[in-house]
Amino acid sequence: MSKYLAFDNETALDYIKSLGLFFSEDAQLSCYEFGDGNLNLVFRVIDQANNSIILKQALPYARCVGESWPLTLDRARIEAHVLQRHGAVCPDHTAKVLHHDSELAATVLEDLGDMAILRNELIAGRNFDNLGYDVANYLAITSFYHSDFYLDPQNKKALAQTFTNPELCAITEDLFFDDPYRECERNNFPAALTEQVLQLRQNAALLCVVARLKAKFLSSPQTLLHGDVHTGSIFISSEKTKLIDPEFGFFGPIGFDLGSFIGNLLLNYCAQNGRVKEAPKRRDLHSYLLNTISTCLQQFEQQWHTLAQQHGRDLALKAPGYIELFLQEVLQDAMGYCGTELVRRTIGLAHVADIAEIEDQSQRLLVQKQSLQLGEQLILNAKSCRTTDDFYQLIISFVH
Ligand code: SR1
Ligand code: MG
Repeated sequence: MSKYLAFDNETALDYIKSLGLFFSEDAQLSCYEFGDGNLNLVFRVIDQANNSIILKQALPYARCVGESWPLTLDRARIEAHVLQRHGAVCPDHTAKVLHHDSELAATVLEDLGDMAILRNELIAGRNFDNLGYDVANYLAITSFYHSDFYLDPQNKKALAQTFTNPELCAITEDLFFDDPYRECERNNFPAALTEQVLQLRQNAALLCVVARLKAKFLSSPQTLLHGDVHTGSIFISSEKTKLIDPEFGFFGPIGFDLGSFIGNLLLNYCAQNGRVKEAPKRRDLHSYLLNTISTCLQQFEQQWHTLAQQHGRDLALKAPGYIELFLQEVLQDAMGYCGTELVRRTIGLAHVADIAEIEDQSQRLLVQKQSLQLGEQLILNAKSCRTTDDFYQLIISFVH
């Protein structure tokens, strides 16, 4: 019989005490739930000296929808194990797992409460110089060390099996590549956007690229992805950047995570047009976001290239010119996935607070029109780019 039971504040506290791992026996502990994500419970347990840990537990359904959307508890195992594997190669940018119990779908994590969620910071117009560089390093290091360039093929296949994540992948497959491009009751957009949405759905060239991106997502086990690199999955401070929440992790195309991240920066870019009235302030925020994207693209490519040259173990894959060719395709994929992130966050089920919380309805509509159009253009033009500068120029040409 399964021992799973969803925690409340009291039982979460009892569980942490019963582990006897984190606090002294006579510690005066308190506990509260503060999760605001789409799927899980998140508790903070804290002692009288302000030492704290986080207890995260998966519910057997998607929290944002309720029990009518059942969801596997196995996502907690996937999340803890992705964090452990990514943490082993990139500890600086991965939240630390302190304990995991697969039956309870519960994970104890370091408390990153001294840092802030990147999405909220960007919405508030705050900047972090380290962001593009740090995320690029996290993505390059974790993806390289789980790729065919580094792992022995048999180990990699065995590992890919343990990270098979069909239910969570199905959510991404539906929300990224299907729902927005057809009539579906999960979609969510204002009536005033209908004409633009219908045009998008009639664009045969665009649908063909989306099909290619979906096919690649379905069957290209290039690396162990985080699977959900939006700005709500990143804790940031002026000194540190840490990734959390890889429950959508699986072996998939390397460009997916990079594209999701850049997509979320661009969603914030569009949102600032509806949020910030003062032109100079808006210009500063825009140029910060574009610089961050440029740094991220360049550092990702450079870091990956260096790792592949210096630590790549598959000799055939080190044939002259192949690393460059491989990275070019990864970046083309990334730009395509970036476009699908913009589209699905504008007209699909799961929106971003950057845009959804713009109070003025007409401003919000203008922003939604821009993010949808930008997404469409990035999908259509990604394959025409060769260098990181081409990708950057492509973005600039549609945001200016
Ligand atoms: C029902 S889950 C909706 C979205 O939230 C997650 O963070 C993923 O981005 C997913 O697509
Ligand atoms: Mg999440």
